[in-house]
Amino acid sequence: MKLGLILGDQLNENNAIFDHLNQESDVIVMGEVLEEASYVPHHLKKIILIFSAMRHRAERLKEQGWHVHYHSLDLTSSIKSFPDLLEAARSLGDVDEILVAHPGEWRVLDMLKTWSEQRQVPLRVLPDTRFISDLTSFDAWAEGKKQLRMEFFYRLMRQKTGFLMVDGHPVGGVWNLDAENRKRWKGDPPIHPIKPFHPDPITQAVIEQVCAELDGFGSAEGFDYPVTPEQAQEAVSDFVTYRLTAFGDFQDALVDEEDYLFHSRLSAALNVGLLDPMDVCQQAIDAFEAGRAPLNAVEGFVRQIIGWREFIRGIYWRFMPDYATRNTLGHDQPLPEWYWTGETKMRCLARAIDATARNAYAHHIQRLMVTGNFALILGVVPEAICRWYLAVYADAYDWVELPNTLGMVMHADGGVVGSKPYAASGKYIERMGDHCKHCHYSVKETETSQACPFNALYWDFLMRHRDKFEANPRMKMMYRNVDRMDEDRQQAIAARAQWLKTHINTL
Ligand code: FAD
Ligand code: DLZ
Repeated sequence: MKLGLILGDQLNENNAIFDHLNQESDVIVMGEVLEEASYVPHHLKKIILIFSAMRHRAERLKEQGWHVHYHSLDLTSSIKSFPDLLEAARSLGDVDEILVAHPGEWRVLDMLKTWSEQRQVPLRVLPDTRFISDLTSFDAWAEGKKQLRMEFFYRLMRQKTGFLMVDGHPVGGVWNLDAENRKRWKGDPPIHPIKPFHPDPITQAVIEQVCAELDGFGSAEGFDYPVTPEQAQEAVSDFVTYRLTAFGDFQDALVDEEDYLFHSRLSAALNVGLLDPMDVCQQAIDAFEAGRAPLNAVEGFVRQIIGWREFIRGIYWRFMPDYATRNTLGHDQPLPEWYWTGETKMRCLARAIDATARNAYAHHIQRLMVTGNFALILGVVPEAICRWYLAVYADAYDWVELPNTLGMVMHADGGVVGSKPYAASGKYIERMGDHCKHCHYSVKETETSQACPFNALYWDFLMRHRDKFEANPRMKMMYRNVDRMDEDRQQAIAARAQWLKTHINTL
């Protein structure tokens, strides 16, 4: 008999294990296990989403006639980890082989392989069909390149998928319309709210159990994520109908009172396999072709999925496991305590963390330019900020969180993901939104006690790391601005930055 192991984020109907299993003789194994639910303080909504989607998937498989060995969370049980789960499943019969789709985390792959070797039970790891590109193709593309840039990988993916292509050329004549996607949102067009999915009895039972038995970050209240493929499809239609049109224009905007703006909130469903990335992109492209959405929106959205999502995953598997411990900039500051509470007078950070705690979600610009940028210019230890991102978002798994945080945000990978750090002062946040109007600090000031902390930390970051970045052509202008300051000003900024670091938990 074979066991088919389905991990909590592998709920896709085309999971490769089904090509190799026999419905009569083989058994599907799924388990809610304490170790996975607690190795970081996951947001309660993330745990609820995973457990509920797993339970729905198990029910569906049973209806289809599969034998499913499902272990629900049970704190009194001796099954606390994936190895415990497999050990228990072995008692179901003579197990010849265990099949699993490639896990999304190096830690889990290593754990399963180690168990299989120790127990002498063959383990077959199959391709992960939640992605468009396989890892061998990514490696073939990456091999021999001095620099890996998303833009070139994206162009290859456009050709491979045929998305937004005509006669071998990009529709509209350019590959990337990002330059059009940086508008500030001033209230028009109105933002259509995210479609909520109210908990059914399965989800309700999960909510009650998770709240009673597990600890985690954030609030379970108002859980409204899609937990089945059908609901996830409704979420896609909702996005394509009501928000895609303005997605491009306001992709980089920050708005004090808006949690989602025109973003899709599809990442959590994509990452557990409730949605197929090709299908999601196709629906956006259909809207473009029918004249219901402009090219800058659709190209921008498709790029995020076939470009960034696939590129990030390729980077993860190419550079793990040593990638996780990189700290090229030698950063050593602890994560401010208020990342866990949102209790800071800096309005942009307070709003981003508050949204995160309520929704297990913050949009990309909050993650990159607010919580991420602040951790970068403060010089937080990469491991500490990575752990935070992995815990607090419903869509967070190591394969996607790590290269985004350690690479894109912290530049701790030495430039594998990005050619320059996304360091920015308060001026950027002021330009992109309205947080600064509501802030305790003054974005116009730098060295004073009232000054926006982003400002001194930004200049201090540039001055501290001059040797690494001043020759970078994309940062020349930043260093010209540093050089315009006289020595007294530079010293005052360094002193203010030092004061901010020593008083960080009071800001
Ligand atoms: P939209 O803005 O609507 O974008 C559409 C889709 O594109 C997303 O659903 C997502 O699947 C994909 N996408 C966009 N950008 C990226 C990217 N940089 N990497 C991978 N996929 C991308 N995304 C995660 O899915 N999980 C994470 O743990 C995660 N951690 C991040 C940490 C940091 C520090 C940063 C800067 C970004 C992170 N992202 C992560 C990427 C991105 O912020 C989220 O995918 C996005 O905010 C999810 O919201 P959305 O579905 O509304 O996205
Ligand atoms: C994130 C997570 C959580 C919270 N709980 C479970 C679980 O109980 N069972 C499970 O199969 N997976 C869970 N996951 C996802 C894993 O931590 C991990 O990210 C995936 O197994 C990687 O493919």
